[in-house]
Amino acid sequence: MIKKVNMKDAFLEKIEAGTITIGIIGLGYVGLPLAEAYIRKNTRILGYDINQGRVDDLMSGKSGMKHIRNERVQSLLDSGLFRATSNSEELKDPDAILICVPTPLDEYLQPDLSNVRATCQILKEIVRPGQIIILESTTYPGTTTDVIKPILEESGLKAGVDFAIAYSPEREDPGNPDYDTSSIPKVVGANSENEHLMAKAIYEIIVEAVMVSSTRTAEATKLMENIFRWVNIAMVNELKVIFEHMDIDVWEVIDAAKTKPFGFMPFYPGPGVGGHCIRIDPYYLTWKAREFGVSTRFIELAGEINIRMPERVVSRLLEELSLRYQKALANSKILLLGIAYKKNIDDMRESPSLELITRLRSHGAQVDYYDPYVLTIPKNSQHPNLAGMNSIDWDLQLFESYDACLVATDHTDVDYEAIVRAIPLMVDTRNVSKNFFDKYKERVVKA
Ligand code: SAJ
Repeated sequence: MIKKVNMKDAFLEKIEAGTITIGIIGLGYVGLPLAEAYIRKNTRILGYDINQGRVDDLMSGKSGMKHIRNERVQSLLDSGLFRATSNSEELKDPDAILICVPTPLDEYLQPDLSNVRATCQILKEIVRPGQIIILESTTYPGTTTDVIKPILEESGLKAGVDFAIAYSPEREDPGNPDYDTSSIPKVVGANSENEHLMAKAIYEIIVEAVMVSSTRTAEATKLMENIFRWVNIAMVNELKVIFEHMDIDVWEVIDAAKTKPFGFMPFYPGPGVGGHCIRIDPYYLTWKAREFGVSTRFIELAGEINIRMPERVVSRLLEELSLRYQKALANSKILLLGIAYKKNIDDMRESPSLELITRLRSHGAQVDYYDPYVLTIPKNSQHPNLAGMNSIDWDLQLFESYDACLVATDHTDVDYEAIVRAIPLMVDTRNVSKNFFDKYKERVVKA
């Protein structure tokens, strides 16, 4: 009688033997660093992307992302352990499949799982006994069990018995010099003993795995991490407005508060919240919470505050231009400094800067921008009419032709003091003027 080896034992034996292979679906800012971390541990990776162009780029050593140099992709290829494909048939080979596809919001600020669902439709055709399939994309609690599991079981195989599923949120922070995929502990959730052991084993090849009791717990963990940022950013944005009325510099207050060695974490006001994580994730929870009839007023209030920041900043510019120079925004020339959603990166997804341009133009201002990291505004769904707009060059003489500038992103290597000498009004939403504010206080407004 041949003893039926259960899927967990067979899987763990392959891990032990170092013969495990992994498929990574979605080769973007999450999938590619993940592939790199596994290849550093001599694990064979099959990268899958629906976009053949993306596959061709990768197979010719091009990353397509500014924060990942092409040399890093070339070394993946040189290892002989990495291949990218757009042929989904090949996904039946890997023992583990990690799904790293975007989970955006739709136009009603509701979760858009279309990429996840489309991926599961592909996987249900190829899923085989013994595989583990793990979602990494940020999503609401219940996605793995209520969306992924049913689609994969249309294959006729049973999750937890024939194949395994688990959830482990990505924690990539593009461009972060201090942490990379292998040094950021990975939260991992599964719903049975075998699936826990398989998921833990696959991640421990590259990183410390933090096991939690279920996929829902792991899904909730990621949302808590990013909602924590969302509400704290809203808090400082509100405090900024309050302290402005009291003629108190909120930046000085935060710098003083952060000297408290415990129980405080600094967040800073800004012109709004951009990015494809913090700006999006809270709405995955508020949407799901409605199903349970529980209030999410605190999270939604934070959203109201954060979403209104661009409007507040433009009103402040309008007031100062009028009070100090008796100028209206209409027909004035405004230079927006910074399109990227945060400093020192070229990513402008969901950046509040696009709304700032649109609002300034609606007041009749002529708006240009300068951002050494974003030379052209790419196609985007929020402000499609701005696609193709180019950054002006660094030219102090040209800067003198502007009535005001608005600092929206605080890139480290931009000389803001040189700019304030050229442009008579600087509205500074990022405290870039902290070292020259007193010297030019008649020209600088913190907003
Ligand atoms: N922001 C503020 N004030 C702050 C912090 C951020 O206005 O105090 C704004 C930023 O300007 C930006 C937006 O919020 O427009 C988001 O900023 P972020 O620093 O949260 O950067 P993200 O969106 O790249 O968040 C990522 C997250 N990583 C993942 O979700 C995997 C987050 O968990 C990280 O903590 C964060 O990077 C980070 O620390 O840089």
